Formats: sequence, C-alpha cells, structure tokens
Amino acid sequence: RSCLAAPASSSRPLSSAAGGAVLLTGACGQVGQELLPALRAAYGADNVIASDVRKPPPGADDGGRFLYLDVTQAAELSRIVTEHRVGTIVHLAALLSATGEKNPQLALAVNNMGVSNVLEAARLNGLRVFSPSTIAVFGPSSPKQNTPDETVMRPTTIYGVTKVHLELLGEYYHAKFGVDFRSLRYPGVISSAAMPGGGTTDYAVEIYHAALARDQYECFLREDTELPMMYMPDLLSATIGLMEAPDEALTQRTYNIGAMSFTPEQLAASIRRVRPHFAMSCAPDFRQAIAETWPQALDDSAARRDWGWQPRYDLDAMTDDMLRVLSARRD
Ligand code: AKB
Repeated sequence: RSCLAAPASSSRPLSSAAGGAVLLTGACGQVGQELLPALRAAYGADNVIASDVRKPPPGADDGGRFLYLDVTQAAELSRIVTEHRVGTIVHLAALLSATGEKNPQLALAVNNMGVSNVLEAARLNGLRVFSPSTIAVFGPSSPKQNTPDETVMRPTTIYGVTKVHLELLGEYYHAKFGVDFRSLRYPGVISSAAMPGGGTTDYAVEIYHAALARDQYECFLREDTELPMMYMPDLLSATIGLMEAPDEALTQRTYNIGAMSFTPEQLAASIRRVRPHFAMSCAPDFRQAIAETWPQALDDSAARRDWGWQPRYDLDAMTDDMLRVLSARRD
C-alpha cells in the first residue's frame, strides 16, 4: 500500500489550522481507500473520520474512526460536523461517468446535493473543503491538447455536468462567503489497492489484473483512445499538496493536474515489456463515446507554478510498480 508522509513543508497541519477533525466522504471508493491512510498519516489517525454508505471492505478496514454518512442528507452531515468538531471536509462521494450515464437521476442527487450540502455545512461552520473535479468537465468543443484551466466547458455526460456545478458552486461559496474551497481536475486514476467503480478510464486498472491472471484483456475502449491518466501515489501527493498550499499562493480554486497520457495500445505495449505474451483485443462499448468527448492532455502549468505540482510516475514506471505490487499480492 502506498502511504504518503506529510509533505515536508507542512509545519501547520491542515486539521489543526482549521481547528478540527478531517471528515472524508466516499472513503470506500477507489481514491478514498488510499487517501484515507494518507490523510491519517499526514494529520493523525484520530483526527481523520472516514465515512461512506457502506462499510469498508475487509482489506481496507484499518479499524479507525468510521461513520455511516449519506451526503444527500444535509441534517446527517450537519450532525456529524457538529458532534465530531469537523474543521475540514474532503468530499469524494460521487458517481463517476459510466455509472452516471446508467442512472443520471442518482448521479444528480448524489453529486449535486452532496456538494451543495457540504458547502452549506462549510459556510455555517467555517469549514475548509477539498473536493475533486475531473477531466470530464470538458466536452467535445473544448480543446483536446494542452487543455487550459479556463476554456469552453460544455460536457455531454451527467457526471461532467455535475462536476462543472461542483467547481462553480465551490468558487461561488469562496467568493461570496469566504469558504476555503479547493479542487483538482483528476484524470483517470490507476491504483493497486482498490478497483475503480464505474468510470470510463477503469480499463487502465483492469488491464493489469487481467495481464497477471491470464495474459490477455478485452478493452472496452478502442486501442487509439488517448486520455490523461495518473498513478495513485502522484494523485495523493497532488491532493495533499493543494490542501496544504498556503492560501496566498493560490491564484484560482480549481486546478488542472497532469502526469501522463496514453492509449490502450500504448499501455498494452508497456505491459508487454514485462510480460511478452500479453495480448489485448478491443470491443468498444458505450464508454468509447464518452472518452471521445474528453481532452487528451491538460495544461497544468498553474498548479506547477502556484503550489509546486510535480508528478513522479510516467507510464513505464507505473507499469513496473503496478505489476510488482499486484504480483506480490497474488503470491
Ligand atoms: C471516470 O472515468 O469517470 C473518472 C474520471 C476521469 O473522472 N475516472
């Protein structure tokens, strides 16, 4: 398991700076399962409260503080904030792109009500909020290469629509009420600890498991579909990096972050360096149309300039690490 130490510059932990505990929503998801130990390492295990609408899977249960929380229920959220002296909410709970297209009404409820409840709780209680956005905020009319932080944003998925809402609402609460809202546009996330749940970029995790299990994989995207991606250790360091950045360094509330871009064919070739017999076929499904509306690479120069964002993993370094960690787990 990757576990992030507190950044060296963190002389003033976020939790104590905000005067309270850190509440993590969506703790059982792909990012939540790895962000939780990273937050506990950075801010103290007792200072971080995990929450979700399901209990942690056995491998991810560290026995620490864990609460039931449905983020669509504003009163439940307020009760937890009050009773547990919460100072910061790290709000991950959301439906992703593929699941969202299967149930747009649920995506609207969870994603939109979730973030507006979180921001209202933040306004009333003086909380800080980190909540991720996504490359899915861009759409077919956005530039595909070197996509800037600010450009045309007319997404065609319900997930993208709800994340544009998240960004704009967070920025509104910041400007109008002084809520310390921060957000990153996450690309596709590759991780070894947990499987992703319902995204268009999920193939990039499934492929490693399939390579080790049977040396073959049928991809649900076409082999030449290029998308921005990031390995989990980089995603964790970006998240804590932005959370810890001094407010005066920030020139915006929502930042693009980038690490690498690749196609399924390039990912298969990277795996083949280590497993020469690995074979991939492609049977594109409805997720192909979603992927085609997203950018291929983002301009993240503002994140690099303002708070020192710097990814460590490229495609081959990530492949080597994924295969090493997953094979060790299979032994
Ligand atoms: C998805 O594929 O829906 C997510 C994302 C890019 O935000 N991984």
